This record gives sequence, structure tokens and C-alpha cells, in this order.
Amino acid sequence: MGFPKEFLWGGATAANQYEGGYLSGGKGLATADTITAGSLKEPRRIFIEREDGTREAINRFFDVPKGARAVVEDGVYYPSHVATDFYHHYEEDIRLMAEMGFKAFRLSINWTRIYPGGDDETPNEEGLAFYDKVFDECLKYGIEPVVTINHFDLPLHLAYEYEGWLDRRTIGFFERYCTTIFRRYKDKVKYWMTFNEINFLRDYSTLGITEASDYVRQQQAIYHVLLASARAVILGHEINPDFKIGLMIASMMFYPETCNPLDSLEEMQVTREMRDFYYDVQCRGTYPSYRLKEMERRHMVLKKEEGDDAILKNGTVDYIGFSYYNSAAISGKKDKEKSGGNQMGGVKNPYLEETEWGWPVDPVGLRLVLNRLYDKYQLPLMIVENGLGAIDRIESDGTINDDYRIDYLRRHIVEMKKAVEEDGVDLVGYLPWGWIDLVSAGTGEMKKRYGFVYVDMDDAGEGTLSRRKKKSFDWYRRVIETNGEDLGEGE
Ligand code: BGP
Repeated sequence: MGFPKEFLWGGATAANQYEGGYLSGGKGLATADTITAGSLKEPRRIFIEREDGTREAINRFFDVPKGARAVVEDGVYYPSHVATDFYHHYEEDIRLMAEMGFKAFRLSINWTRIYPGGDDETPNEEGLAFYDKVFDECLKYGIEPVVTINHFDLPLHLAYEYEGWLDRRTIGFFERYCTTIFRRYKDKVKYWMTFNEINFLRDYSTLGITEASDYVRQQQAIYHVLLASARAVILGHEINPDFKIGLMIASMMFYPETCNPLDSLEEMQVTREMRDFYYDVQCRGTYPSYRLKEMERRHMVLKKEEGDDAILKNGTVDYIGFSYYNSAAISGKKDKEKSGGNQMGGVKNPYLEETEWGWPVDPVGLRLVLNRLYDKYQLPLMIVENGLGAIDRIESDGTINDDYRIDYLRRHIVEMKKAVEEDGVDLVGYLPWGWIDLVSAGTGEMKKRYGFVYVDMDDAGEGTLSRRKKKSFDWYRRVIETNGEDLGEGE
């Protein structure tokens, strides 16, 4: 009973929030490098430059008007530029992972480190060599790298010259990037994921398109992303048939707020639109009927090429990677009090407490999601993000007693254990988010910390970047050592 012997315990990160070195070693600029810091109240922004040369800062999720483009503004602090500097700390950090007994480490490769402009003919050797060093260091300790090929960043040049994913040629550039990294790392990396939280790619910074909220433009760009993902799976298997190539979807559990059938209907639609559409395409290899009907109603005809259907069909994934932080209650009524959540929220759920950032905490929701996904898609599952963003305090004796984080993780592990032991879900790994402190994707803050390891860096980019273990470090080390049997007090 319990977790399988080869269960992948570890932790997760993403280049744009962790790596830093934003122009080091020949790296090009990515859309993520143009997003400012924000907070729970102040949105992250991007400076856009219009055709007439005027500049203005706008909410990063708002539409960039046609002809305008995101730029890096002088004198503005951009959290991705240094982040928590994995670029210069990778040896120390991987040693810390090894100390905790990590079996796996999820990181993303920065596309712009390999192809600085996205459409370059040849890759940047210095960038490739950097990840060689990272993977070698992991393998030295028996840590399996789990690689996200694209995590919320896009070469800025592709946004400027091609409107990013709106242009079909971007699929070709992505294929070139995938071919390069698959060949280069084919004996070092086995687990890959194509696009991080593919269900949240919908704005300029993730899709690279202006007027991104326009339905036709957005859907066409997403279609190209889905095709690119399928092409990556096909290519990867040609290069190394042993590769395991997965998807990555933000997978909250959605509940109807009440047993009013209208709430249920709304919940079904939200689940499809926000989550399952992406599963259906990437696991089943075809657009589901509800999406085809929706496009028909909106008079949208996808621009396709011959052979596309076969690409989607043949490029289905080997496993499911997903993030889970919270659930969301869905109501058919518009005037309800809202709650927060990972990139999207629902209405207030009176049964759940919320984090300092307003995200409902729902460990049972994790068990439900695991079961729903396994029932429906029958593929191995890997939890590649889960965790608590909270403010940590360093005590006068230098310790950080993050019992709240331990409590959050413990309660989620308890539920995932039930999903394995009692429900028979095929769960292969648990890689909690931000095993070390890094920049928040949602707010750009440093004070929203997730790590077992504290990094001395603040919201203004000030700090020594020194590392310090939190109380949760030893707790998680013990969890891994006992393969999830000893979860400490509170069980
Ligand atoms: C997911 C992302 C991560 C990560 C996490 C936590 O959406 O894949 O990149 O940051 O959420 O969210 P946040 O950083 O906003 O707290």
C-alpha cells in the first residue's frame, strides 16, 4: 500500500520566475521580460510602444492594440531579470534538492536562451551548454529532470515580427526549438511537458498577439499552440521512443455553487471552457463537439491545413501533468461575491478557508480532480504544481517556522494518498510549486513565497540572494525519505 516505490517526489520551478540571467550567455528577450512587478491590488503591467513612438503602461492582461508592442522601459524593475538567480546558483540549489532527497526536479527551458529571437537558423550554444550543466548536476544526484518546454514566455521578436502564435510559422520555429533540445538532451531528460498551463494562454505575453481578446484571433492562435504541442509529441517520440511527453493544464476542481440545475449547467460550461477542452484535444486528439458547435455559432472557421487532423490525432500525450492550488465554486448568477484563485476564481465557498491572497484551500478538491481526470482520460497523472504562497518571517534566531505551509502540503498529500490507495488512481509524482522561493507569476511579488528554501530577495529586487532552509525543508525531507508515510504531526 502507499505510494509506488519509484514515486517521483520533488519540486517545480519555471525559468522566467527563477532563472534570472535575462541577457546572460546570449539569451534574447522574452515577453515575460517585459512584465513589471505588481501586488494583490496593483496589477502587473507591460509598457507598450505604439507606432507613433508613444509609450504607456497597461495591465498585462489587457489587449495590446494593433501596431503596438511591449518594450523594456528604462528605470523600471522587472522581476524576471534576476528572479532568484538559478542561473548563478544552480549547483548550490541542486545540492539542496539532493539533501531533501528529491527524485525529480521540474524546470522550464528558456526558449530565448536556445533561440534568442525564436526564428534564428542556429541555436545559441552557450544556452544549450547551460542546461547541459544543469542536467548533469541533477543526474549526479540521481534527480530526474522534468522539463517544461514552454512556460509562459515567448521570444519577444516573434511577437514583433509574426504576432506570435497567430502566425502558423511560429509552429515551425517551435518545432526547430523542440528538435534541438530533444536531440541535445535525449540521454539526459526523459520527462517532458509541452506548454505550461496551456489553458491560461490567452494574452499578449503568452500568445504574442495584439487584440488577444478577439475571439477569432485568440482561437486561431490557440489552435496553433495545440498543433505545436502535438508536433512536439510526435517529434520527441521519433527522436527517442522512450521519452514521456505530457501536457500541463491548470486543473482546479469546479463545483456548482448550489444544486440549482442552472448552477450545474454553468459549472459544466466553465469546466469545459477553462479546463477540459485542452484535455480533450491533447488526450483524445480531436476538437470536442461542444467547441466545434461554439465556433459555428460564432461564425468562426479555423484556418487549417491538410494533415492537421492527423497531427492532433498522432500527437496525443503520454501522461497528464497538472497544477492544483484551489477549487472554484461556480454560480449561474452574476451578482455573487467573488473569491480569488490561480488566475481565475469562482464565487465565495463558505466551506473553505482562504489564503492571504484569497485562494480557497481545498485538499479534498485535489482528490476529486485526480479521480475525475483519471476516470476520463485513463493516463498516468503527475502533480507538477501545488503549494501555498505565504509571507514568511525570519525569527531573531534565524529560523523560519512555516508551519502553515507544512499544514497545507500535508493535507494535500493526505488526499492524494487516498486517491492512490483507495481509488486506484495512477499517480506517478508530486512536484510542489516553488520548492525554493521565486517570483510570483500572478503578482510579480517575492513576498508571496512557496519554498522550502528562503531566498533573500524582496519585492523591489533588493537582496543578497542567499539561501536559507525553512522548517518545511526537514519536514519534506522526511516525507520523501519515508515515501509519504511520515507526514508529521496533524495527520
Ligand atoms: C501557476 C504557474 C506558475 C506559478 C503558480 C503560482 O499558474 O504555472 O508559474 O507561479 O501558478 O501562482 P502565483 O505565482 O501567481 O502565486
